[in-house]
Amino acid sequence: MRQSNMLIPTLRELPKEAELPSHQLLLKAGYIRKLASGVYNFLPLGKKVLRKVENIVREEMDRAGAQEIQMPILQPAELWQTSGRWNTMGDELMRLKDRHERPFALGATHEEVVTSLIRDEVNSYKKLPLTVYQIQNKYRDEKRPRFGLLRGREFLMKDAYSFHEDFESLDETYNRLFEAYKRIFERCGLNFRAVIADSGAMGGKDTHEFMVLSDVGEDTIAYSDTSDYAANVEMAPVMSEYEKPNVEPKELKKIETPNAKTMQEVADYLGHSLKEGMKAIMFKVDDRFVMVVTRGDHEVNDVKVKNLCDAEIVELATEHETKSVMGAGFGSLGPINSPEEVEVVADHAVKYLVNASCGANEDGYHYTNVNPDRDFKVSQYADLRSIEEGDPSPDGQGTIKFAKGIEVGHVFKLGTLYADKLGGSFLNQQGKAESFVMGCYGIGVSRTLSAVVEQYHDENGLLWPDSLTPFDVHVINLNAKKSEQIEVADQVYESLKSQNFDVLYDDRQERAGVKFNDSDLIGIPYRVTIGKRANEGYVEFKHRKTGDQQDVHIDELVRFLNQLTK
Ligand code: 9G3
Repeated sequence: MRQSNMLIPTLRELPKEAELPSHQLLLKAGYIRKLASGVYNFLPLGKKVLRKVENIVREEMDRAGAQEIQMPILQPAELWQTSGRWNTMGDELMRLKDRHERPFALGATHEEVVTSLIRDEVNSYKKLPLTVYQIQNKYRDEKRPRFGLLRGREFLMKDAYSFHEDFESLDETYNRLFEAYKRIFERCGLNFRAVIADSGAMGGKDTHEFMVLSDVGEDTIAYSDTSDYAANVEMAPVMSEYEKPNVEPKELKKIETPNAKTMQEVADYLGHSLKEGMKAIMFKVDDRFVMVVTRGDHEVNDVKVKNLCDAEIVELATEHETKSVMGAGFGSLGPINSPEEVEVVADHAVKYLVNASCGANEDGYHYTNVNPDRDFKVSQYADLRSIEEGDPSPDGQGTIKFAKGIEVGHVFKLGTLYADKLGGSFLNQQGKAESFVMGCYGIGVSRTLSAVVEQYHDENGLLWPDSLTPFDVHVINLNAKKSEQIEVADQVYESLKSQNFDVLYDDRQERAGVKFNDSDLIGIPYRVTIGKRANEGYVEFKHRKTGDQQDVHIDELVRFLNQLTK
């Protein structure tokens, strides 16, 4: 393609509203342009790369036996009312009315649509298992769209749904698609981890997220430094062994701790470390109050609290609620003489404390020399704290390290949840009607493109892996005024095209500096420059990533490039 004809509006400056490299560079290099908050145009270069990501996803999904379909983005509200999500999904679900005032949702996801589709078309076990997928825009009215394509309100998603007679069949498909996801992200050149995740509102049991390691990621991954164990930090079980210090329990004392509010202030006032104190956090669990006690230096893990209480809703009690139930505020809570109606649970580490401190359930007062079992009882001890760096890896191999990750994929074992709600059933081998067992599998296609940029860029601009580059090679004619040089450059361009290279040919009337800056910014991995030695039949080849340059004779160029890219 001749660059003089191509819409590539590169910018001289970094756009100020963009903070992350991927957001900045995709704008600066003329790949995307914002239409509204979280809503983007893909310009020609951006669309070419987006299509390459899509095609990798499509190839691997087809190879895994999934069948591509296309479902409507316009979804009748009735479906969401039947599944109950019309009311539970708040403002994030974008809604509109048609000319007859009928309510619709803009597709945020397609569990309801796909279940209603397959319900009406498949009614025998003979047609199962079946996996369908689509690659289509999704709409979610994020409260704070930001970071360009990483968190948009309209974004391209591949969403797949599988239908099964039973969980054994679901496991087979889940594992096969899990492997397909690994191939997809490997082919995109990404450094990623598949992490054990929490199914959140989707219910079901197993679920994994595919996380691209990046400092700008919003999720924290706990991973083993020696095995491939990795989990969302909120999911990783804590396997730490504790031992009781062999000191004599002392007499319980209640002391005044004026103005000591935070754990640290109390610890400082009492002259001991955080880990010799206890933290008591009040949760509202469905419609009752639960006090969770952890060691002072540990973080309570609300996903673990939720799973322990097997609750629908778990949220922190407000200060007001706490005061009314406990008679004291956040900084003075403890398990000693807590009100009957408040269940007290504690993390395993608390059991091994001796002569610790805790709030006295009276503002401005704490207990010291507190000893579990002697001074307070808990309804149960459980793993209720978040794992920390240095903790033993739950798989028994190595120790845990933390990393930030960008979620680019998420796979779920849904079970019969949606089939039950929407009447999705089939006749089993005994002729009895049963609900479909389902799985669902998502990839953020436009988010993956941004995640690649986060891992592939340098101070000069984008730096695409060969699998995703918008063009195979960038041919630059340095002097578009000298006719013999134009002749050589045109000949190079035509000969590479004739060998099926996808070539971006910079034939513009621009200074060399502008051409080189734009080329570095656009990020095509290989560059052929036609310059001074053109009349000797030599062109300069440059490897964008390494900066290596060498002169190559025109007659050698095709063979040289074939070695590199094919
Ligand atoms: C909504 C809105 C936002 C949502 C959802 C529904 C996330 C929603 C979870 C999923 C589960 C899987 C199929 C592909 C893989 C992920 N945000 N989720 O269901 F109405 Cl506004 O999307 N769906």
